[in-house]
Amino acid sequence: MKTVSVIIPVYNTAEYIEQCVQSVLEQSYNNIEVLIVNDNSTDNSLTLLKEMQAKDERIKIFNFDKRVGVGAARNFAIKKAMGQFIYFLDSDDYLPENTIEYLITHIGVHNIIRGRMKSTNLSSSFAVVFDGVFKPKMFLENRFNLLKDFSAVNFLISKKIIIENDFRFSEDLEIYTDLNFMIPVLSKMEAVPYLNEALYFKRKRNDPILNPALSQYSQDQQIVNFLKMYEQQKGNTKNRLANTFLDTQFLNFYRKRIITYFKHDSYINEFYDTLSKLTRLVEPSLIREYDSILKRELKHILNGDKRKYRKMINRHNFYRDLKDGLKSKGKFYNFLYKRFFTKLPLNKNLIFFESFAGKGYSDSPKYIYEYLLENRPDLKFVWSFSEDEVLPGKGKKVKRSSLMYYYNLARSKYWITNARMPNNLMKREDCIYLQTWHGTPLKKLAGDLQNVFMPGTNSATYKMNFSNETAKWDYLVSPNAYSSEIFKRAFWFKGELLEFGYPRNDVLYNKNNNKDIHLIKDNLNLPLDKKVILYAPTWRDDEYYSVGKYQFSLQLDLENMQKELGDEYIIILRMHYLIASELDISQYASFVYDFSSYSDISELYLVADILITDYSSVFFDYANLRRPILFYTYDLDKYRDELRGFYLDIENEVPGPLLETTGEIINAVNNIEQINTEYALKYDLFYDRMCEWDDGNASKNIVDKIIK
Ligand code: C2G
Repeated sequence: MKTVSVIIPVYNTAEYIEQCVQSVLEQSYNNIEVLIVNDNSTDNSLTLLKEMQAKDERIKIFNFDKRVGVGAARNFAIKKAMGQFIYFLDSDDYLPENTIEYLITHIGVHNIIRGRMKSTNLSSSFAVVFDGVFKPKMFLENRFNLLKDFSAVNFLISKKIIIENDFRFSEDLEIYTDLNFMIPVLSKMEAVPYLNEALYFKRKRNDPILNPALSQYSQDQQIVNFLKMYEQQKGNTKNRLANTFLDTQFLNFYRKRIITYFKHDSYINEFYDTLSKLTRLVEPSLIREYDSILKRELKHILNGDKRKYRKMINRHNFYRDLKDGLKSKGKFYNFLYKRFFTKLPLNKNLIFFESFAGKGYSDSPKYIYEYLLENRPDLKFVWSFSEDEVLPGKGKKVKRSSLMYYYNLARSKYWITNARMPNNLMKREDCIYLQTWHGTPLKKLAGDLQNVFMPGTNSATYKMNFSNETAKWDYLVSPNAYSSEIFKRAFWFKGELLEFGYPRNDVLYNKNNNKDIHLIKDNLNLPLDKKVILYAPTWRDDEYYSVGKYQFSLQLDLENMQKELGDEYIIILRMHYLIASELDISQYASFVYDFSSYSDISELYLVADILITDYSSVFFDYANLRRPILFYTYDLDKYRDELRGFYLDIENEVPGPLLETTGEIINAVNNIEQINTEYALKYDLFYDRMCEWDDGNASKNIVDKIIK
């Protein structure tokens, strides 16, 4: 029985490494040695590996104290391998239990065989066993097509061939190093069998920013590495098929990756000379098969005419944008924004406002606006709303996503908003973007989320888009030191934090008196002789009708509450702005009020004697009033452990009790004084930690800091 040496280079994959190695140890073919090279991981990969090694002697670990890169790690392991066959596996991927057995029984007289790659983000696909007789497909002249994924994994290769020919991975590349190894290997072979049933699970990684897979490295790194690889291989290989493969990959890479990267002249300058040198290595007959635009561009590269080339690329990119712009009205406006509106002069006195993506006149942008209305008559304002909205003062309204929306965005010197802006919206360099955000986080945010469960959302894309957005923020408002720390990490934030508290909470200091509270109650048509309970829960990532429209099923027994509390209290229901469900409260008239579509929750805080919430950030703000808070957390385990994860230990750190039934809530309301006493100390600690910066002056401090 021949031995297979499975080689696994490891760099910071603690999250996946156990599943990866375990999948090798559980192979039905067990004459295996596992060579693991830890390439100076900075997480706890090495500890995990050692624990596994203690339980299975087939594992051998080699540890580098200085990072050498995946190519050098694999070359090192090849030298140490004792088996007759080498098999490369990446430390974030895994195998179903029969893969190696299938490969070894079908390799026959050949020195190499390849199985099928399957991309996945699941972690439970082990039981893939195929029945019957399988027949490998032979790749002959077309064998380089097996390298279209640029990868050496899931090939079983005779070690003798590797050693005799001294095949090696390139050690001076970070990415595309596999091709430098595999092209010579396949040039040596006449035929390569391919077995559909020998599966390899390639994991889609979910942290492209802090722990990217090689394929998630920046465009610039990809291009530098690719061009280097191409140059090295063209210098080394005489094989005609290999040359054709390389040239085709070069031309495709140029068309798909390089042209789209050439948005700025500086990028063109960076690569022009190398491109010009390398294009000379391409077989001319292959270029002739491409379209006329590409041929002309390459001609300007070959002739060394950089000026003409640049002009052509700029035109090419313009038409590409236009083509995209013609796909829909929204895209056309975006095209006009990018290509024309942002070329107009910036209006130094114009400020653009938006709250919750146009959902209303609310939150911190509202309070900054009101401060400016009073104190800065020299400025002009525009607000973006999705539906018509009452706007006090002289600010102009624009409909979100309309032509005027884009025009005003382009002209404004300042953007002030509390949530993300559209993904593809570029920001002019001299525009100042103030992001206020919309809450102290309890539930995990952006980069701190392992996986994202929102509908239609892929974790890696979500994080890439999010980080593109946060990179545009010049200033970010932080309500407390606890949030500053989280925001810096979870948003990958490199700009300036404004640590003055939340503008939206100014009113909790400036209007927390009987006169103002009566006025607000009057405006809201609320009775003055009843106390008020505000119920303001958050949304659930996995309960939705469609993208961006979430469901909420009310878990309060309103009938019982009315019976038990109706003499003394009324209830205000306040759904989160992402909730699209309509509440039917007609039978509880004069006890239950629905203020879900009311724009400003801060005013509702002021009139509320008790707040009931769940995992919403509302309690951090409400705590400024030092009034009682109850947590109705009937689905705590699922929400905390499966959907989101929390930053606080909710069972010990929040300033009120966690309750699971309406009965418990009624009981707590009836004994609210006792709860106040019980939670006094926790409340103090919480207040000191979360509300220390709020003092009614946040709007002023922020305006003084950024608006000249
Ligand atoms: N909100 C509201 N009514 C609710 C819930 C929330 O008006 N029933 C408002 C509050 O201003 C709250 C903000 O929306 O602070 C954010 O709501 P969360 O429930 O905390 O949820 P989310 O929108 O996911 O934001 O860092 C904060 C997080 O990003 C949470």
